[in-house]
Amino acid sequence: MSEAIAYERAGDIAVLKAQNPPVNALGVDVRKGLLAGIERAEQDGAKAVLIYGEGKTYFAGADIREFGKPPQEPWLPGLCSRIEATPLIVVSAMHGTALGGGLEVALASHYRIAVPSAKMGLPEVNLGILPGAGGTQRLPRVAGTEAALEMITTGRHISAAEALEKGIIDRIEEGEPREIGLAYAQELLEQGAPRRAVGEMPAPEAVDFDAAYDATLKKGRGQLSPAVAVRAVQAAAEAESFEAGLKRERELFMELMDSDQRQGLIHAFFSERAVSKLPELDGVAPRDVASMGVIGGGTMGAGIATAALLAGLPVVLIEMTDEAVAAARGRIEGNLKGALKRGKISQAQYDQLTGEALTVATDYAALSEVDLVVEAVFEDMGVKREVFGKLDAHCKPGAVLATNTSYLDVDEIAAATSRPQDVIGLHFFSPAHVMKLLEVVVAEKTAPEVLATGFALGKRLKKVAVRSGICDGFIGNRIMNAYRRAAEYVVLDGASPYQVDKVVTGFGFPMGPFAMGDLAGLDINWAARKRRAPTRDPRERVPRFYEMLCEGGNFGQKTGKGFYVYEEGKRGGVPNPHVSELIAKDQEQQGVTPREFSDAEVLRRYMCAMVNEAAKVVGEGIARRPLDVDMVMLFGYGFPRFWGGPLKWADLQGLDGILADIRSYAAEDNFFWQPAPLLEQLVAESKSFDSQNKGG
Ligand code: TC6
Repeated sequence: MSEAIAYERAGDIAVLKAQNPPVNALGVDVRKGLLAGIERAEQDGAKAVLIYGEGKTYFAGADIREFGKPPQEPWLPGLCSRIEATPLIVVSAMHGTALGGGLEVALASHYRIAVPSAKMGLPEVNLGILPGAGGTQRLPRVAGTEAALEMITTGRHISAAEALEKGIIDRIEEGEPREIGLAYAQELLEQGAPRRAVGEMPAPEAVDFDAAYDATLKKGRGQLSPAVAVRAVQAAAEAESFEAGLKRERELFMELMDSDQRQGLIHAFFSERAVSKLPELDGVAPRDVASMGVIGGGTMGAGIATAALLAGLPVVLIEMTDEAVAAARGRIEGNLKGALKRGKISQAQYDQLTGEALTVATDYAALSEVDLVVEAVFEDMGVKREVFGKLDAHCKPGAVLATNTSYLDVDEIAAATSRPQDVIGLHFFSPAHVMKLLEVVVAEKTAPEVLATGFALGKRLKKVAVRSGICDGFIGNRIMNAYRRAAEYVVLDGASPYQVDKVVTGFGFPMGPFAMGDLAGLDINWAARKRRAPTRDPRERVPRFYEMLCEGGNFGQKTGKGFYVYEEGKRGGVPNPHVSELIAKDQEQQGVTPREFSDAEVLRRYMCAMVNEAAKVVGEGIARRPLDVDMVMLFGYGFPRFWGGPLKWADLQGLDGILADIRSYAAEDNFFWQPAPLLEQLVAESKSFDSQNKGG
């Protein structure tokens, strides 16, 4: 027997226990063990087989680390068919998360039981593949086509109760999986229950699969796997036999396995987990954080307070006046009402969070006992330094003092205190109780345990925390400024903002840069441009149409007009006809003769600018690894997950081609398009960005 599967007999029942921590992934040893276990059970006179997992879960899926490597036998689809075909009665007892290949093994079993806390699902599409071990054929046979399509195309995890209701499992029982599984198997034997193979059940009903395919493709903004999975479910309903359906599922699975999107999504899966693992924090304990202070109760401060409250941290929020106190409280209550409405918290929790857990005051003295404070006031160095002076005077020794600045120098802010070792940047993204990204900005004197505390807080708030060094805009905004500038250049040179937005959403972003500017408020970026203007390098090309739009009082959605015109009550806007006049004026003043841009060129320039700046950010050590940049862009800027992030995308496109294009653009503007030294080095050494992630 393999060590990954233990075999024992309990009377007439052969017990196969998976022991492959941490999540009992179905790697080659587990598959070999299951196959050997079934064969041995058949040979040694067992009448039934129980399959369950040791530790925290039943099988959480295929071993993702094996994807992209040469496949090793036995393969999961064959193993599932073999389990289903055995004449013995096979029972799976599930706890933890029975996901992907795990649920497929359970579906190949003849009976399924689970503990009430078990979760199950077929999340393969989120890894760019589809359930390729019979899941698309068996799930619709037990749950019906509509339910199977919904589960498979979304990858949603469902509760044991929902699985029971959908007919995916037969029973829910409290207890240990081994005990409940054995009792169930024994009962089935005593009742003389038949071997019940899902693959022998009638084909599920056909639905309008073409419509389901189109709707799924649209919803996925270009992600292929959910739509291709629809075709596999279609085969369950329409193929001439169960075997023919399996064959079709296999073909479609292999197609996706070979796709770039599969690589992008799996990169995202592992990077999301690797991003918070910093070698420098090995063995460094974070400080205890049992309460939090927030300075400023605007949209950002209220969002941060909401996130903290939802994570169980009592909050003391400081505002300047009684009116501002009331407004801040109102914002937080509004956010929490949203959580109540969506069923995330109960009325009793709402009452507690807006009651005893939340203090809103005007006096900094109220902060004397908090363990960590996040400042979220106006983006101005003078104002921030004044706040930090007050924090220094009122906060207890050892309290972590964090700034939510998006652009300003955290070292300079820290210098306003007598304890720069306790100062750190915690850069949230708006709305802070929704957006997953948290940039943890390390200043020159930040103590290691303060950095560790930033990461621990990120985890507690369920954020993806990414370490950033100090530069203008940190990782994300600095890169955004570069690709937004590239977008403005193509517009100045002849593309329209609407073409750019269309191309960018076509790539998979939820919004293009101009619609995004309108949403965020054009005035915010205008202020930053004005701030930077005095130190601007004279060689920099400066499009003016953005400023012209702002000078006319058009700040985007908040004023009803920006690059788009917004009708009251409607979410999306229509192109603002005035914008083309401003662009034409700008072109005339700058002596630019507009030309046509193909969509492909617009996208290429946009992405090259993003990749080039990202490579500079890594090369300068602002981001430690390419994957840090990828996660920032995924979780803070809407970069399509199926491309894995800009640097994974760059690897998939080929770095030499990207560098060649950047060099060709530099022929027109060698100030903006200076190739990143890291990109040049990787191309010279024929290496990928991903090579820099290893050991990082
Ligand atoms: C599939 O089944 C396809 C079938 C068709 C075949 C034909 N493989 O997330 P955590 C690692 S596709 C390898 O921190 P949690 C993870 O990287 C698969 N490794 O824990 C981490 O390693 P680290 C369908 C895996 O308790 C460690 O385990 N299944 C796998 O917060 C702990 O993970 C899925 O998509 C794996 N399948 O969450 C499920 N899973 O410590 C993917 C985890 O070195 N997994 N690891 O960083 C999950 O959603 C979650 O891991 C969880 C546990 C809910 C199971």
